[in-house]
Amino acid sequence: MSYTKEILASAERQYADQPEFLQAMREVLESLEPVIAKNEEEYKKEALLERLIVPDRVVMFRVPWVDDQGNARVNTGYRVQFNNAIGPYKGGLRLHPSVNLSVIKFLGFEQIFKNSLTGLPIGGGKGGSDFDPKGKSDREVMAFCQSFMAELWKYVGADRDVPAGDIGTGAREIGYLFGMYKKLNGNFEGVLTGKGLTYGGSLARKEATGYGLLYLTEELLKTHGQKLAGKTVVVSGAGNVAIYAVEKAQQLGAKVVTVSDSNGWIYDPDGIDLAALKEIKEVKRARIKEYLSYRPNAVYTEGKGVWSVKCDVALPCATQNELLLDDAKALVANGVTAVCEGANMPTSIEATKYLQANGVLFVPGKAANAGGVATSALEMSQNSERLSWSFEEVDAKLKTIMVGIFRNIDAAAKRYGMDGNYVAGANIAGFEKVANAMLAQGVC
Ligand code: NDP
Ligand code: 2IT
Repeated sequence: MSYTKEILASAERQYADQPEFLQAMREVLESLEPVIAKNEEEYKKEALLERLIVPDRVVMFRVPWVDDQGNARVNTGYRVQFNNAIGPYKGGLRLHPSVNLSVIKFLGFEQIFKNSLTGLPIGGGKGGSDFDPKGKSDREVMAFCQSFMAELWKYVGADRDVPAGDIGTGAREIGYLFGMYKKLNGNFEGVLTGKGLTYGGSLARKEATGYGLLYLTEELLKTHGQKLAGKTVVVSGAGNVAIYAVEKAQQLGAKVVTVSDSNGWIYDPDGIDLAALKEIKEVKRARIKEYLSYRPNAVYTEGKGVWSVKCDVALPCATQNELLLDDAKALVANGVTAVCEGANMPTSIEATKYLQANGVLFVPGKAANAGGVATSALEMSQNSERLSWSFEEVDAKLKTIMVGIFRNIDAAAKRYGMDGNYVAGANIAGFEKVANAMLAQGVC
C-alpha cells in the first residue's frame, strides 16, 4: 500500500466521527498521491502526512453569555490552529448552530492549501461556535462575542493567529470581537481582518471573496475561449460571498437568475435586483422570501433547488455539501459549462467527479474563493505599515492574485498529466509550498 493510502486508511478509522474533516482529507490526499509517490521515502521518513493532518493545536472552550431575558446561555467555542509553516494561522470564525469539531477541522485543513495558493505568507486555521446570531439582538451578539474573545484572546495575535469572518460572522461581530481583544490585550493591532474601515479594515475586503470568485471564473472561461458576458449564472446563498459574486457577475455582463438562503430560493428570470438583495440581507437581516415584495415577477420556492435552473455557470456560495450528485446531474443535463465554488466544499466528492467526467470546468473553493483570505492578508500588510490603500489598489492586487492562482493550478495539473483537473492542480500547488516549508523547518 502506498504511503498516502496508508495514512488515509488509518485516518478513516481514527476520524470516523468527523465526516466533514474526512471528506476534505480524502479529496486532498487522493489527488496528492502522484506527488507523494515521487518523494515517498523522504515524506514517510519525515512523517510529513501525519504532521499535516493533525492540527498544531485545537482550543475548545465554554462561551457563557446572558440573553435579553436575563437567562445565562452557554455555547461551545473552537479555534483550530492547523499549520503555521508558511505564516501566522489565518482563517475565519463561523457562527452557526451546525458548527462542531469536524466542521471546524475540515475548514482549517482546507485553509492550509487555500492560503498557500494565495502566494502570501499565511498559515491555516479556523474557528467558530455553535452560537446562532440569527434572531439575536445586537446586545446579545455583543455579549456572545465579548465572552468568546475573553477566552480566545490568549491564543491569537497579529503575528500569531489572525481570525476573520465566515458564515454568521460579519462586520458587526468582528467589531465586537476586536473591541474586546483590545480591552484585554491593550494593543491596537491587526489581530482580526474584515474590520470596519474606521479602525483598520481594508477597502474591498467585504467584496473580495465574491469579486475574486468572478475574476477567477472569467480567467477560466478565457482560457477555454469563452467569456462571462452574456452567460446565465446561478448562485446559491445570499450572504457576503453570494452578494458580491452577484455584483461582479453583473458588472462583467452576466445575468444572475437565482439566490437562496436556508429557507428557500428565488428565481428571477429578469436578473437578480442587487439593490433589493443588499437591502434585505445587509440592512434588514431578513429572509430571502422578502425579495418578492421588491420583484413580484420573481418566483420563491421553499427548500433547495437552484441547481435545477438552466444555466451556463453555477456558483455555489452558501455552505458545505449543498451540491450533491443529483444536482450535478441536473446541471449537466441543462448544459452547464463551469462550476466554481464560492463556498468551502459545497460540492460532494461524487458530484465533483460527475461534473469532471462530463466535461464541466470545475474549480474548487480552495482556489476559487481564496480572494477573501488573500485580501485579509492585504489588510494585515496595511495594518503592519499603518497605511490604507485605495479601493482600486486593493482590487487590482486581488485580481492579479486570482488570475495567478488560476494559472498556477492549471500549470500544476498539467505538470502531473492531469490537464484541466483543477481539483488536483489546487491541491498539488497548495501542498508543494507547505510541504517544502515544513521539511525545511525540521520535525516540529
Ligand atoms: P454568510 O453568513 O454571509 O452567508 C451564508 C449564506 O449561506 C446565507 O445565505 C445562509 O442562509 C446560507 N447558508 C448557511 N448555512 C446554510 C445551510 N446549512 N443550509 C443552507 N443555506 C445555508 O456567510 P458567507 O457568505 O461569508 O459564507 C458563505 C460560504 O463561503 C461559506 O462556505 C464560507 O465558509 C465561504 N467563504 C467565505 C469567505 C468570506 O470571506 N466570508 C471566504 C471564503 C469562503 P441563512 O441566512 O438562511 O442561514
Ligand atoms: O474561508 C475563508 O477563506 C474565510 N472565511 C476567510 C478567512 C480570512 O481570514 O479572511
